[in-house]
Amino acid sequence: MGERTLVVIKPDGVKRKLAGKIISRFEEKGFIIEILKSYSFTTEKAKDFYSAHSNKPFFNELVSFITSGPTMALILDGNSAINAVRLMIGSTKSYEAAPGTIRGDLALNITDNIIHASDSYESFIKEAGVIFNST
Ligand code: FUP
Repeated sequence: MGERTLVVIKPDGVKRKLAGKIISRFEEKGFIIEILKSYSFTTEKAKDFYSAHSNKPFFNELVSFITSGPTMALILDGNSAINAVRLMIGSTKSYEAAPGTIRGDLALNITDNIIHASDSYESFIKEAGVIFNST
């Protein structure tokens, strides 16, 4: 039992049928997939999920994008999962993400950058709560 983190394969990743490929990378790295669920964000849930960005100029675009189709939400378990998964996904701006990272290999844009992963323990608790404690 290591550390847990949350990953969301965004609507562009699901539409492009990259979910299997992305999940394989996490399995190959050695993570245990504790939960895997298809999840469609409502506008309300998206605003809550991205509340840290609510004052940013790209907030509306972000909410509209994440609600544009189904996502895949995963809880991964493994050593130093939060940091290790952030390294695997690469920079937010996919066109600057290093080759070998998920964004570096599979994406080119910013808003539609195919994947989200929690950047801290606090974010993990908040974000997992939004998705998995849905009423
Ligand atoms: P990341 O943690 O790498 O997903 O990036 P951030 O938390 O900084 O940003 C969250 C999301 O906001 C990104 F995935 C994409 C979107 N975003 C934009 O659309 N424009 C920006 O300039 C920055 C971020």
